[in-house]
Amino acid sequence: MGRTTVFGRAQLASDYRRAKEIYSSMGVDSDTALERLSKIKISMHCWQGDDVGGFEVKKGALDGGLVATGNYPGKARNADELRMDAEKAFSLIPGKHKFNLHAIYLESDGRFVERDQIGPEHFKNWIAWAKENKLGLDFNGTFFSHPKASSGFTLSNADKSVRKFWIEHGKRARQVAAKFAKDLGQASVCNLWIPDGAKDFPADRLSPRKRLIESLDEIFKTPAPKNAKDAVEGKLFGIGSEEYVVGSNEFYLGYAISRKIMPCMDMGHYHPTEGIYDKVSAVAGFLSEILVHVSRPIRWDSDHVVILNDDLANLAREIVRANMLDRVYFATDFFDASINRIGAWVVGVRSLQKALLAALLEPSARLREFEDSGMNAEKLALAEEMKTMPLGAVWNQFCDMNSVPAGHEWLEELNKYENNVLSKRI
Ligand code: RNT
Ligand code: ZN
Repeated sequence: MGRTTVFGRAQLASDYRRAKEIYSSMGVDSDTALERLSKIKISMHCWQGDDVGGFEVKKGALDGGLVATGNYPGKARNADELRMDAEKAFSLIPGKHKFNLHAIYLESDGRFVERDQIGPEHFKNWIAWAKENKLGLDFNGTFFSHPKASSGFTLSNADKSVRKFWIEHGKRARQVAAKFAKDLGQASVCNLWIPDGAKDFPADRLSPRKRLIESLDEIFKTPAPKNAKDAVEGKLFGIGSEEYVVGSNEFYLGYAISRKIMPCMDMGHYHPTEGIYDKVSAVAGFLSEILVHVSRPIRWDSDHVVILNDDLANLAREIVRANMLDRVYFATDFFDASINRIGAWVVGVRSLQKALLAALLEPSARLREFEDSGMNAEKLALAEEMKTMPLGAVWNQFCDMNSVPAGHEWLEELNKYENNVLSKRI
């Protein structure tokens, strides 16, 4: 409707034609890259939409070491608003994706439902919405923001009755994911992350870990049905668990390999200078699949909105190089409450897609040839030149193919939605 655009159809097509020629001169077929990119589903996390609040009737304050800073107006106040916001975000993201729920996003008609009582029936609106919008759904147990988690220990708690409560929650979370998988006819990942840990040196590091193994084994006793996938997420430290995290990365790597489930590697859950890109090929020989939480730590596990930085580019590249696209589940995980939340979602998911596209456009055969023949200056040079190749033209083509705004032109839509919808939520 009379919108001025620098990305008109004809312009996009000619930009793409030229880009295709350039990539092709390096032995890369950009059509194939686009085709492969269109098959990658990203699980967009629901919790950016309301700062990890959820819709429980007795809502606990956010804890477990998770902090959402900022107070930008317009956050979703109920499930309908969250769905509406997510739809808006998806309309600005090319491709068909998934939505990632947490147990606290249940809908229970105003009645209080304890965490050990949740079931698929509390997520039926989500399932109907996912079908309507051709989305997949993933799930997470919520082991925080609850009185029974306030001691800092859930599945590893020394008190058997507390453990039992959370074990039941874990089992039910798996049932919800199983229902998602069945009803939507596609994979549904159930990820379990627990905040358990200690602020200062514990006298006993071993016992909680033994208890955690037992609790998890109980949760995973029944095998996952078709298309339902299990993941466990480790972490180095949290706010309030700086010294000791029961479910550390080594703990869960061992657990996942021995139980044949997925580890969830979160980009913010390692030492500040430790990327996860090197881990992909390191675990490839021992695990059939992995879940990745795409996040952006700044100095700590700060869960900033994902951008196309080196960490992300390296990760995407390693997954493509190791030929693991069909073995990796991508899920975004960040929560910035200081900016427009729909903008946060769209920036994060589009950045991840751009990183994947850049990886798919890499002249990998040529780089390997250089490496194999000791031509390392040439290898370095080509990798550097890739950084200024016309990735943007291929990306814009992808947006256009998927009928979403190319380049920065989605900002107009964001702005309209802010004025017409978000700003009215007071
Ligand atoms: C916490 C983990 C976890 C959470 C979500 C809300 O450090 O990253 O994935 O961010 O479950
Ligand atoms: Zn995470």
